Amino acid sequence: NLRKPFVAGNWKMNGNLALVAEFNQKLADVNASAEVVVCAPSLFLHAFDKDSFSVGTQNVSHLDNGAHTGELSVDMLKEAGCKYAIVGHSERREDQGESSELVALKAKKCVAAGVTPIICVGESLEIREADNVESFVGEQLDALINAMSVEELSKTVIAYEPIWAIGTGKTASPEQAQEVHEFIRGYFFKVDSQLAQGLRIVYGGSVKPDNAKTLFAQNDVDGGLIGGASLKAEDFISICQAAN
Ligand code: G2H
Repeated sequence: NLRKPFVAGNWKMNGNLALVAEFNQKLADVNASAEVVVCAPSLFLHAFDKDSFSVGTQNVSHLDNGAHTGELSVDMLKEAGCKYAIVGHSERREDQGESSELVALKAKKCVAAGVTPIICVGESLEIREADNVESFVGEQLDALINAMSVEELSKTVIAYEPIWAIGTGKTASPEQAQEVHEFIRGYFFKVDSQLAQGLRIVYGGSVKPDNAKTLFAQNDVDGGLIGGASLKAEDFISICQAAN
């Protein structure tokens, strides 16, 4: 496998400095072959030891520094030692109305600054039940492909997160995950075969220590984006170790 496994925690709007200290201590000797990232609330990122794992934000602006109250720029991320930024999480697409075009601009901005965007895509239950997963996810990917060059795309991580599996305890079965991951890789294959082969596509949605291994064992699943289970150091570590 030419793709290094990748596991990122997404704390969402949770955690505190005590949890940061616990992670610093417990993840200090995390023995994982995966690349390990913690995307915690931005205000806590300064307090992480960034030696044995990397940190990222959960969002970033597509704009340069300027009069944009409440936003964080890629330059600020860089200065704060963030190597990653989640963009286009379904919660932001829903709560903040982020479009696929805006998500693509954010991803492009990250790549230009040397920050790796973890770009989220995925369908709702309604879309799955109507059998429209491929056309829906395909449109989300089109926005990226239209906005970014092959080289830019190769510097991203794609996270497939079926919305119906997020925080619900309903995980996609390993077969369901593999099916969509294969579709996504195939979609990029039409753009550039090398890009598709090297691109890391990770799964998100109720990944837990007891289901991580079978999910990560699927051919086109290169790791995970972990929400709830990333708030407990032991659980997160065991998920990181399940990716190899
Ligand atoms: C999906 C995931 C992390 P959870 O949102 O991005 O969260 O693992 O809690 O379903």
